[in-house]
Amino acid sequence: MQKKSLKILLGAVALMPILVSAAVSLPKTVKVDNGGVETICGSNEPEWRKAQTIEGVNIQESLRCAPDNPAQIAAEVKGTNNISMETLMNTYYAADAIIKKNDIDGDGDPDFIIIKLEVAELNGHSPDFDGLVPTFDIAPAIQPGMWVFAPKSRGMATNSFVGTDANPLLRAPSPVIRVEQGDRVWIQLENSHYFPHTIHLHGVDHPWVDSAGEGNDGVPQSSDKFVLPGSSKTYEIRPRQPGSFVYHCHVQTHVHLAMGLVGMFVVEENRPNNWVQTFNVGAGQVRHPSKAILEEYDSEYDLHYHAMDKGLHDIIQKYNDPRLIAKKMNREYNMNDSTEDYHTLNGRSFPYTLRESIIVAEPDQNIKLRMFNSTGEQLAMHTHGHKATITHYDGVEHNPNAQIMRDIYDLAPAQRNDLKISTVDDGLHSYGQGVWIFHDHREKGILTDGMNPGGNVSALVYKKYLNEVGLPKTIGESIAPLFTKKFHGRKLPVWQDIDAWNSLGEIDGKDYKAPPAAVPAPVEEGPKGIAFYQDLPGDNSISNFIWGLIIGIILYVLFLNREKIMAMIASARGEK
Ligand SMILES: [Cu+2]
Repeated sequence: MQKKSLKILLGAVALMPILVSAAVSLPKTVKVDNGGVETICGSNEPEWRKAQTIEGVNIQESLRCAPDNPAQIAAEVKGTNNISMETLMNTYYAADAIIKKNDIDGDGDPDFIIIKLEVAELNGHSPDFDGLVPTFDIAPAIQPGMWVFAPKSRGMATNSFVGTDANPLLRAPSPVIRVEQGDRVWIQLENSHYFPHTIHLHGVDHPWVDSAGEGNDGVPQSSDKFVLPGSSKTYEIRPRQPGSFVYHCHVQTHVHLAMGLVGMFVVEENRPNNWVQTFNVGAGQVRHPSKAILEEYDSEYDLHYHAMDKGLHDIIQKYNDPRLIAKKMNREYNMNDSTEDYHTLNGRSFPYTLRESIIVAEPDQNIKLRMFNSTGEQLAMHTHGHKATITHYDGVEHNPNAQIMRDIYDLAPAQRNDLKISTVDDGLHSYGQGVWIFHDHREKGILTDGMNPGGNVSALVYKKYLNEVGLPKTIGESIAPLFTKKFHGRKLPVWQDIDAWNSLGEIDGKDYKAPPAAVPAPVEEGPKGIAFYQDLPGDNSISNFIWGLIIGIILYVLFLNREKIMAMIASARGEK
């Protein structure tokens, strides 16, 4: 009986591995082809990166991989009415996109500014085409449907006849608008979209009614009528106070703002001969900072944070009839149940943020950052290696004696914080030169559709850590695999080729192909300067084994003859 139960027990133990493996059923480990890596920095306009003067406009150097077009900046500063046809033709602007005239106060700069805005759909559906058009990728193959305010452009919505990429003026975020304190500004909204929209000037000093007694606050329920598809409306502004403000659509605001109809509106302090850059398309570095900014700062950056819920942004990709879109978006979609999936900085997510939204620094500089949160949640922006001073909240200067330094900047929805970053290496303002990332410290902010790395991560990069194509000279793992559609399509295993990644180090502009077949093992050296250890003859595992064997045999022989040895010792003592 006992023998039988022992047999059963042994049989069960023998079967255990088979039973366990059948229950877990582990998948095979297979190597996944990454499908090819995009050109990490495709900038073919090295001339655009240099400091230069066009049409008398001084344009600062921009060392990033994808710099703004200097001709475009000249048009933004002088106005499309004050530049040569040649310069205008080097941009996508319509001839009447930015009109600047009338030096009303006689201080050498124009004070009557007329800006034309249209409404563009990005990554939307077309009945004539299977794909999305015009396309704007926030990361490789990530194309959420969006609406943006766009400067009035000429020609096609796409870059060329052969591709679907949007022309450079049609992009997220809606452009930063910059005017001078006291300017008489007209914003003419030409509604080129299939839904009604308006412009509300959030925080900007503007009268509730315009000079004709019409509504001027952009809120249909209190003052304005809808600006219907195909019609236009002029908003009149004469801001008395400088600061960082906002403009956004106020029709079905919860979804129209989230779709992207929101941008920064900056009022610069009044100075003589102060031609300000009317648009900063794509936000980021301001390559022609105002006179007042240059009195205190070396450079200036607009940082616009936005987030998107797939459930909302997919609607315009699934439906093409405005009635169906209105029903799905305004009657069926419930924002209370929403989750933000895409977290962007200046319209892009990591790693594309590295092309356009890095901050370039040199030691002992002051850099002005204007941060704006158009997401639906509180942000916790964080700078590595630096503590910045918050100088302004919502466009109002904080008492200079009470200004505080932080390394986390909490930004409520629609809030603006102006920061002063000092790059003085004193262990407080800056910890020294390097590639210092800055990002949202909420974990979800560093995700793209739930995957890391992604989200609104960018970097503050000191000039000596920038390579010749404008990418940070990183010394960590290669980020090349993140520039693949497979990664963002959740098809690339998170740890595949990690040894190869670690061996690659700095990212460069060259195409990244397959990782090397084998990674050379690091050569390990013994501690230097310890002669005793290093000089031991035959210091390897085989000799250790032989020596151990010999010593073991000697000890064993001694043990076997222990009685004889003890007797020998005793007799030796007796002789004494
Ligand atoms: Cu709208």
